[in-house]
Amino acid sequence: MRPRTILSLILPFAALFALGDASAAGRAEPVAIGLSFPTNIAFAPDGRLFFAEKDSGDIRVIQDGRLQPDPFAHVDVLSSSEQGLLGLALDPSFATDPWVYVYYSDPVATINRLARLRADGTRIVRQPLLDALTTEHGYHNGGDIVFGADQKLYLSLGEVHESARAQDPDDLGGKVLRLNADGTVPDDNPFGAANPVYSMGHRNSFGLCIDPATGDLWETENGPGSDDELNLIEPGGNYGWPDQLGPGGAPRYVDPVLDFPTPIVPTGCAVWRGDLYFGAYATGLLYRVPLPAGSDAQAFVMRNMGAGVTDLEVGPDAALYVATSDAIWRFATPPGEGTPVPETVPAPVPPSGGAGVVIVIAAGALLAAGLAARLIAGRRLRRDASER
Ligand SMILES: [Ca+2]
Ligand SMILES: [Ca+2]
Repeated sequence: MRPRTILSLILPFAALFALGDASAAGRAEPVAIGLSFPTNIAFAPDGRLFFAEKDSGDIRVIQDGRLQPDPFAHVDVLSSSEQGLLGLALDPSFATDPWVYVYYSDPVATINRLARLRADGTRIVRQPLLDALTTEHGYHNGGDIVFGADQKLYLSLGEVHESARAQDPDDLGGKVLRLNADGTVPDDNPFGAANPVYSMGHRNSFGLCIDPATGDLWETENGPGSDDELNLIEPGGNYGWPDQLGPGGAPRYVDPVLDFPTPIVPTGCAVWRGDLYFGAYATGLLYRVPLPAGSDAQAFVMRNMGAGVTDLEVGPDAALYVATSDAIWRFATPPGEGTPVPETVPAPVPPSGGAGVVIVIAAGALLAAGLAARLIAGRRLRRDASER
C-alpha cells in the first residue's frame, strides 16, 4: 500500500477549502483533495468513483465519500512528461460485466497500450486490447476513452510528435479510434472493417465525451501554441492537422466548433444539463458551451478551479465532477451563467518546437502568478459563406 498524503486523510475537513462563494448554489464541493494527478475519472453504477493516477499507474476508488487506501489495480507506467496512466473508462455494462478500461504508457515495451482489467476475487485479470504507438517522444500520446451511445469504445490518440501520421488513414497517430469493447474492429467503421480509425487529422487530445441526448461525440484538441479546438466528431472526418490549424474553411477538413487562439490546453469534457462543459489545464478554468452549438457557438468561463483541470464526468447523482491535478470537485448545480470568453484577441507567437513542454511550464507559471483568468481568451468561430 502506498502512503496516503496528509490531505487525503482529512477529507472531512476539506469543505473548508470549497471554491467560490459560500452559497450552496453553484458551489464546488470537495470530493477528495491532495490527490496525485488524477487524469481521468469514471463512475460505477453503484456510485463508486474510479480515477487514474497519471504517474503512479494506480487506479484508485472513492467509495461512500472516502478514498480507499488500497488501489483497485495498478499498471506499471512511464511517468515523465505526457506519459503515464492516461485514460480510464468503465464498461457500459459494468454492473454485470465489470471491466475497467485503461490506456497507459508501457515502460517495458515503451509503447502506449489499451487494456481492460477486472477483479476476480483478490486477483486482477488483465486483457490487452490494442498496442498503439511509441512513447519515445514523450508527448502527444492522447489518451481519453469514452463509450458511445452505440456501446463502442472511442479512444483519442495523439500523433506522438510525428505530425505526418495524422493525415495517414492507415496510421494510428492523430486519430480517434472506434473499437468493440473486446478490442476488435467494428465492421461498420468509416475507413473499412479492418481499420479502427474513426476520425483523423488530430494533433493531440485529452478529452472525449458523449452527449447522452443526441449521441454526439465531442473532442477537445491541443494546438501547437495556438488554435486549441473544440470539435464535433463525424465518422470519417478529417480535422486538418497538420495542414490546417483552427477554422481554415477548406472543404476537405472539418472546422472546429470553437477555436482558442491563445493556448488553454483543453482537457476533459462532459455534457451536463444540456450544455457542454470542458476544462483546461493551462488556465485551470471550467468552461460551458451552450448546446446546440452552431455557427454562433460561444464559450463561457464558469469557474477558476485553482489547478489544471484534467477531466469532467457526470455522476450517477446527476452532479458534475471536475478533476484537477490535485483534487476532485463536485457541482450539484451550475455555477451561474458564466462570463463570455472574449471574441477576439491578438494571436500569440507560437513557441518553436516542444510546444507541449512550453505550454506545461507556462501553465504552471501562469497559475502560480494568478494571472490565468486574465490571460485566457478565445474567439468565436466565424463561419460565413466566404470562408467555405
Ligand atoms: Ca474523460
Ligand atoms: Ca483542427
